[in-house]
This record gives sequence, structure tokens and C-alpha cells, in this order.
Amino acid sequence: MDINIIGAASDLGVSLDGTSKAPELLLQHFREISSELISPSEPCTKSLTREDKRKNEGALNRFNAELYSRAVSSKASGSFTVFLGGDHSCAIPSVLSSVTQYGRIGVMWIDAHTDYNTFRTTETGNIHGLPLACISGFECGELREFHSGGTVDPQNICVIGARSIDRDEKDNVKKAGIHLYSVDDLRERGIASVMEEAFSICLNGTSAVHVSFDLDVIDPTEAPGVSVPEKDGITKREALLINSIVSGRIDEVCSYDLVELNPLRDTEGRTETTACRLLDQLLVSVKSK
Ligand SMILES: [Mn+2]
Repeated sequence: MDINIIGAASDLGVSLDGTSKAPELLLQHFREISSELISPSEPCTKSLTREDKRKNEGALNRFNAELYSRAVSSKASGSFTVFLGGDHSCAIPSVLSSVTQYGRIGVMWIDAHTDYNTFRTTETGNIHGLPLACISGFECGELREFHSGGTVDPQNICVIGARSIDRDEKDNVKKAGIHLYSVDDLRERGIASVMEEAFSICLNGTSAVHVSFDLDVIDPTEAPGVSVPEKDGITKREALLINSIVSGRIDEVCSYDLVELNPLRDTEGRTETTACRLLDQLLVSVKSK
């Protein structure tokens, strides 16, 4: 199957510099693959005060609307479309464009965080903490105005590797009923068994699953180059195993994101190298799809 990579070169959804530089860096390793690099036309405000939590909403929505229209075209032309972040807010247009193209889908969110805040509960106003709530129709309507179709049923959403959920975000997660698998679940039950169950939840009544891979799911000792590191994560080896299971079931996967690499926080390119290995695993499978 043809592949198209959309590089979302933005850090509008986070308060730190760096993630916007990731797509260009990663694409250097995949020059033979069709790609487009898209940057926001407006600057990012870095303020972190609570009163200022809508600071980048307008600019991010305009950027996401552009990503959405590129992704809709890419998918309509029959390409397997990969989003390379940038911060995780680019998953909003990535997932919603797949809803437009493929209809009812599930979402597998591989991440240290549940990203299930809303403007009501966010402590920082950083929109990369809201995308999963947004794409599942849990509040956040102001972040998906460019999309007139449906959202993803929370019953078809699994978060893998979650270990950091904000206090008020916990209530959102509970109310919505998304499925969570902690690092302990992966270790106690085994990765293969958890992934099997997660796939069946995501595929229950849907046509395919979108996979969104946030590099901060990996322990910061092995993947330090992310904007919001969380200790006690999965190992690089476990990440590659999870991703190889995803790649092995590529016929059931409709689209994919790899996000949150922050080259300014990386040491000796370790996180970049892991990101390349993950992307390579995926792309090899997509080519044979
Ligand atoms: Mn995330």
C-alpha cells in the first residue's frame, strides 16, 4: 500500500520548545517515502498560567484544520497516512480524518498519559493533554469544528501504558468509560495477552483501529527526548514488541501517529533512534499491506 507521512511540525499544544523540530529530523531517515511537512503560520505562546489556558487555541485550531484537510486528501487518494508529531494535539485531525474516510473506528492510544483533559479540567492549558477526550466527543467541541462527521465511541478506545492521570482528568476517564492498561497490567498479564484484548475492544463493531504512539510511554531512562517524561515506563524493548504486534496486524490498522519526540531534550539521539526503529517496523508492514 502507498504511504504518505504528514509531518506536523508544531509545539502549539505544549509549553516547551522542541517537538516542532522532530518531524524534519525523523523524515531525514525516510527520504524514500512520500511526505509533506506542515508548520503553523502563527507563533506559540508559552505562558503556563491557568488564566491563560486558551492561549494557543485559535492558532492550533487553524493549524489542525490545515492538517485535517491534507489528511482527508491523503486518505481519499488511498495512501496509508502516518502523522509524525509534533506534540500529541495533531492526533485530533489525524483520528477525525480517519473517521471521515473509514467510518466507525477504534483507537489504541499508547501513552504514559491518558490525554483526557478538557478545558474545564486542564491544569496547564496545554492542548496535547486533551486530544483523546476531543476525538471521543467528550466536551472539547471547540477543538474539532473543522470536522463535521462523528467521533470515536469511548467503548472502542484503549490506552496502553498509562501511569499519569491528573486529578480531575480521572473523573473524565471514568465517566467516559475508556479502557486503561497500566504498565503493571502489561507486566503481570503479558504484552501479547493485553494487546490481543485491546485489539478486540478497539475492533468491536468498528472497521479498523487507529494507533497513536506517544514516545513518552517509554521510560525516560531509555527515551529522555520527550516533553513530559514520566518515570516507571515500559522499556524500549517492550515498546518495540507492542509496535511489532501492531505492525503484525496492519490489515486491521487504518492510520498511525508517532508523536512527542523532543530533540532538544534527547541525549545522544537515543529517543530519535528508537522513534526511527518504531517507524521502520510499521512502514515495512504497511508496504506489504
Ligand atoms: Mn500523549
